[in-house]
Amino acid sequence: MIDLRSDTVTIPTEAMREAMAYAPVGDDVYGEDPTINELQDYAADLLGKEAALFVPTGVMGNQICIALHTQTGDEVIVEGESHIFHYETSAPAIIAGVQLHCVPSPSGEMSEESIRRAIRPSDYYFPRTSLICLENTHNRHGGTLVGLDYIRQTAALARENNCAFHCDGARLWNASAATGIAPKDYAAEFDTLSVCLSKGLGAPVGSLIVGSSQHIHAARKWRKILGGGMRQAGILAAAGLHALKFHREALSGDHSHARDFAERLSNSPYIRINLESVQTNIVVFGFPSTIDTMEFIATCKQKGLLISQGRTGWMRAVFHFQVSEADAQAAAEIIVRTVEERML
Ligand code: TLP
Repeated sequence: MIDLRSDTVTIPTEAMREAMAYAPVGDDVYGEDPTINELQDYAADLLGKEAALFVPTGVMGNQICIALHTQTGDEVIVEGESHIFHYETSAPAIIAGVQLHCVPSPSGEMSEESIRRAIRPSDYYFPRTSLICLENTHNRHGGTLVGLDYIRQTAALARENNCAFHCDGARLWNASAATGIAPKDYAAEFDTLSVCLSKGLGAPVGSLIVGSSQHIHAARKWRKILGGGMRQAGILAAAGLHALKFHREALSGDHSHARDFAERLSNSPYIRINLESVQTNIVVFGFPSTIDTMEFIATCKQKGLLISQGRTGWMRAVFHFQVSEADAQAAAEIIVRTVEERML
């Protein structure tokens, strides 16, 4: 079965399992797990920040960062298709007690003007805008890249307006692999970032928050509040450390498989696809509305391909290191054939 539902579906490799099995561990609530400490130091260094904190998931990473930058009743600016808005079950309202202000954009970069319009004036009847978030790469826009100059300009805008600046960098590693820009250069302007180990990097569990020592101190407290203080979790951190050291290189292979797959789809007159938006490991595409999406997904499954829906009216295919070049080609063939059979 070829599984393109997400890059979260990878199975740990033998080498990763070995690293997990023999990882030295301790009680992390006492700060005594050597593998977690090593992972945190490694990630902080890679991202050029003072400190890092291991958290179980990307959602928890984002939510802790939102909580530590805001006060109850504040407003947070996020891009209209962001993961924080669509897939985090209203957690900002529940945990930090803040409301999200969604600013639409064509591919993940909200215009300066639209952000300026979204920042609230300081009258007593407005919420206080205290945080601006970006997502890089941008999932629902199809793994699109957020540019370094754009990040710098938006950081200046955030500072000018006394807003903190956070990056949902679940796939920052993909951005870095696609552009050659070092993770620490992408990270430099943000106060905090949350980065995932369990997407294209292939660890079974885990994300990291990076930022100043002060922010990470506050993040640790928030992690405990959320019940995320883990004990001998070095077994999990070992997978993340292995992923960071050895799996980043494979990401550019995933990007070329995604590109090849997208080009094959674009040859069909019935498939809607914007090749310009295929910049990393995610491909979004559509087909005529006369085709029933659920039936299409079920037929692909019968033919050996797992695929899922993205934004309304769009399908999403995500590439990872357990999808080979031949798998990418076979997947494209299954999709083109399944669409064309329904158009005859
Ligand atoms: N994304 C998942 C689903 O939740 C949609 C996926 O299959 O792509 N930020 C971004 C940009 C993400 O794409 C995800 C997961 C997260 C945060 C949350 O990470 P986890 O699942 O570890 O909480």
